[in-house]
Amino acid sequence: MKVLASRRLPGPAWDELRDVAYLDGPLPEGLGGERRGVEALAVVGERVEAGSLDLLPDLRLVANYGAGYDLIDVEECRRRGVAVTNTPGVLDAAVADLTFALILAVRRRVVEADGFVRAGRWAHHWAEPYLVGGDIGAATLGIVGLGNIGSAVARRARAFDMRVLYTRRRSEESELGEQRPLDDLLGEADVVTLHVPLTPETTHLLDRRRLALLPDGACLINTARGQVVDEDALLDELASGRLRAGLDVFAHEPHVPERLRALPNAVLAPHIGSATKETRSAMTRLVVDNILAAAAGRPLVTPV
Ligand code: 8YV
Repeated sequence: MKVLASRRLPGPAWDELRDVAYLDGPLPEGLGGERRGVEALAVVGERVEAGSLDLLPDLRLVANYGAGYDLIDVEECRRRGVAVTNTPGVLDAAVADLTFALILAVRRRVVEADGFVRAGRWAHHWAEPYLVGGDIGAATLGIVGLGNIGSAVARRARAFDMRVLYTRRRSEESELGEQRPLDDLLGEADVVTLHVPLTPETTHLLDRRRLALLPDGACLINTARGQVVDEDALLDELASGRLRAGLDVFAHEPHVPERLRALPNAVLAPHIGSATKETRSAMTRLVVDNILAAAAGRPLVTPV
């Protein structure tokens, strides 16, 4: 099966593919015109829409390197008989770990502390309540979206003695915490963490009104998608000093507003939720397994 890929994917599984070519820039320009014979497209952070699909008349599979597939027009693919796969499951632990790293970093002010030491300001730290944060176990965690990643976060939170509240699409109760309507959860949580996919329904799910429901001093963690939050409204809340945040994702990546970069009460990361060696290799394994399944006419491993 002739494969076209955004780039070489990390890990040994990639070498199992025989016939791979690489895009020459972002889609659709990166195709350089019509590409007959290409049956599988392996994409990393690429927008896949009708314009690109028009240039790939023999395409049968779009294999997304990532769990979230908000950049792929799945409906348009379906209409053309092109299957779409993603890489769920294998990155749950890595994303949950980074979520926790951000919770700890924000609540215990780890990044500010690092800057404090580097600036040579340590000598008088008992003189003022420098760098005093909040206990992790004293905090209530609100998990918006108790799916696979949200559940992995909940298990970590329980090990840290946090009280866990959650929202989820399915109505059945989970023993990982207490279910709440979203607005109630936001009003009660000291730390809110987002684990919903980006869809039309979740775009700006945390708008200005909902951000205002968070208690003073609360902290918002986002390792999901930037556009789940109204970034301008969040910026206003952060600039006023009312909220704190740990953000791995942004509304218009890789752009991070200058105003946000200047704020000490936000810890920022460049979308590294799945960025561990083991997880990235496992994601490649899934991409390759889906391509090999499509080539052999077997059922896809993780179809969207
Ligand atoms: C990135 C992610 O997609 O899985 C997801 O949804 O956001 C990440 O894993 C991946 O790093 C490629 O950009």
